[in-house]
Amino acid sequence: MKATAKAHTNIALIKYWGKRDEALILPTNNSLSITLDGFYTTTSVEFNEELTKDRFVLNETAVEGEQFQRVTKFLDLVRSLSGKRLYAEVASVNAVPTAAGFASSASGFAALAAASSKAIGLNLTETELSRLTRQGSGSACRSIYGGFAEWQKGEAVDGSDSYAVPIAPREHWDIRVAAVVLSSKMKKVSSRRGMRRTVETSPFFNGWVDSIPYDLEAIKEGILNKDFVKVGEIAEANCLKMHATTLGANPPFTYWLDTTLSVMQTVQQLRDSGIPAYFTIDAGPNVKVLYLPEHEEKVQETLRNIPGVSDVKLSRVGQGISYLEDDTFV
Ligand code: 2P0
Repeated sequence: MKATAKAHTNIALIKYWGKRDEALILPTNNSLSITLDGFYTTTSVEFNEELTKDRFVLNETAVEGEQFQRVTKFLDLVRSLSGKRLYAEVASVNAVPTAAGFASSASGFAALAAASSKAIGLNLTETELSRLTRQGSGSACRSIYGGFAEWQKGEAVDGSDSYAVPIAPREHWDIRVAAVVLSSKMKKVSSRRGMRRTVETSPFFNGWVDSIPYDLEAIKEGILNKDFVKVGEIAEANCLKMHATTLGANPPFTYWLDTTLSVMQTVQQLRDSGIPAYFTIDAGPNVKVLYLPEHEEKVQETLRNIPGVSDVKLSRVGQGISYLEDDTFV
C-alpha cells in the first residue's frame, strides 16, 4: 500500500485571502493561480499494518510538533474516507527553497493528498482530490492542476463545492515568473493568522471581497486571449488590494520590507522603459515578477542589481500532479 506523487507549487494572481470556515478551510473568495515548474515536492506514503503511529520524514529528517500534527490530521481524513485504520510512513522531499518565499504547503499538501489517497486505495477524480487537498492547506487545492487553475469558493457549508478547476493547460501560454529573494530573516505573521486577523478586524475586508468577481472575470479573459498587459495589471492591482487589507487590521501589519518596495518600484520602472513586467506578493516580503520569455535576460539582470536582493529564481508554467514509480523517488 505505497504510492509516490509529485506536486508543484503555485502563485496566485487573484489571491486567496480570508476564510469563512477555519476547520474545513473554506475561503471567502475565489482565487486563481499559475502552477510553477521550478518548485515542487515529492512525497511517498506507505500504509502499513505494523505501524502503531504515523511517521513523517521531510528532507531526510523526522518531523515532530505542529508540522507533524498537520500531516497526521490530514491522514485522518484519508483514513476516514477509505474506512481503513492504518498508520502511514510519509517521506517528502521539498524542492521549494523556503528562502524563495513560496509556500511549500501548497506543493506539500497536494503531493501528500495524491500519494496518500492512492496508497490507501481511494480512486479519486481530480475534483475529489482537489477537495480533499483543500482541507490540508487552501492554496494546495489549486496545485492539482498544471497551467492556470481557479479555486471556486463554493457555497455549501460542508465544503462539497469548494475545489479547484482548470482554466488553461500549461501549453496554453509561456509566461514566466521570477521569484525575487530578499535578504531578510524577519519573522512574519503567518498567513493563517494574518488572514484571520484581517477578516475579523479590517474595515477594508468587505471591499476586498466585493472586488473579486470583476478581477476574476477580467483575468480569465486575459489568460484565454493571452493578453499579458491585462493579466499583469489585474494581478498587480489584486495583490495591492490584498495587502491593503492588512494595513486596516487591528493591530495593523504589513508583510512588506523597504526592499519589497524597492523591487515594486523597479518593476514599475521596467514598464516605463517599455518592458511589460508586473509584480505580485504573498504573505511575506519576497516579490514575484511576471514577464514574457523575450524579456528574461533584461528582467533578471535588472532584478539582480537591486540592493538587498539576494537571489532571483526563474520559473515557467508547471504541470499538475503526477504519480511516480517508487523506484524513481530518491
Ligand atoms: C494565495 N496565500 O492565494 C494566498 C495569497 C497567501 C497570500 O494561500 O490556512 O497556506 O493553509 O489555507 O494556503 C497562503 O495560505 O493557508 C495563501 P491555509 P495557505 O496563495
